[in-house]
Amino acid sequence: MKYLDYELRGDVALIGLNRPDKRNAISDAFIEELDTVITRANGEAKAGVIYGHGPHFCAGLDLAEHVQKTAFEGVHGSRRWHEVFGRIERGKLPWFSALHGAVVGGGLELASSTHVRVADATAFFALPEGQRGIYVGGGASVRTARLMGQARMTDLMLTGRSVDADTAERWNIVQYVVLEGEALEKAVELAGRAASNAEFSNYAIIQALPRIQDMSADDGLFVESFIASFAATTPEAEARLQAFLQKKVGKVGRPDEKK
Ligand code: 1HE
Repeated sequence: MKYLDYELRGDVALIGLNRPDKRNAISDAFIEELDTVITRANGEAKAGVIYGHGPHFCAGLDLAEHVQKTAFEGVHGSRRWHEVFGRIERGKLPWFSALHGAVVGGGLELASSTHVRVADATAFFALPEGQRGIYVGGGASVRTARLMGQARMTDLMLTGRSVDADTAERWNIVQYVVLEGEALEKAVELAGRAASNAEFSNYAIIQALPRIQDMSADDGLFVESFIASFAATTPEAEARLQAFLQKKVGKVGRPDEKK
């Protein structure tokens, strides 16, 4: 692979965006490689982490490539991003992103398709599409808007401003902020924890929870009952519940307890 690297660490797949000279800008070939490594991760991992090599997580769309496209090619290109990012968001595995430096445009869209985002103190977030004369095409209208809310996204896009990691946490763009250089380690640790959950529970969390948000409250509660019952009657749930009752596994820790 030219733009990405891949490693399986225990049960956790690590995808590194590895085009640092172009700030990990996302070209068509880059998207195809991402699709390939997601397939590989689906076959052998229980959780995954996406991170960036070099000084930034990702500078978004490869602008040099974009200027050469017709309008129709642009639509297909955007739909392909949706397809591949959709395999992250609504795929088989829980995905964590480790963010540092620029997380902008399509880079923020990629991060928004992961389930848990960890930023280090150097991370900054922006949607500079308005300044470039384009519009988001990698899912931000849906995913990023749901994270931060329409008003904040409109502000980011109209003004072109960047927000820092602490603001991103307040705005619900990221769930963790850690010290400079520690995002990858933290994301791998969190992914390792998710990998130790029952596979069906993880699948329900990433597949059912977002779908239920799109339903009426009444429908959502109805669907929840079926998923809860299905999960609870799997042999794995049975074994895990017994292990707890027989005091073979740990209790829920207090927030300040280190694992
Ligand atoms: C790029 C790109 C890119 C850098 N496409 N080549 N994204 C943007 O509008 C962000 C544009 N990039 C930047 O604002 C800055 O590059 C960064 C803040 C991300 C990083 O700054 P810095 O000083 O570390 O790097 P640099 O010197 O600006 O860039 C290094 C090289 O990467 C340089 O190429 P070089 O040949 O002159 O060395 C840059 O041209 C190149 N580079 N970013 C192509 N994005 C599906 S729709 C999604 C829509 C979007 O994502 S719009 C947002 C696009």
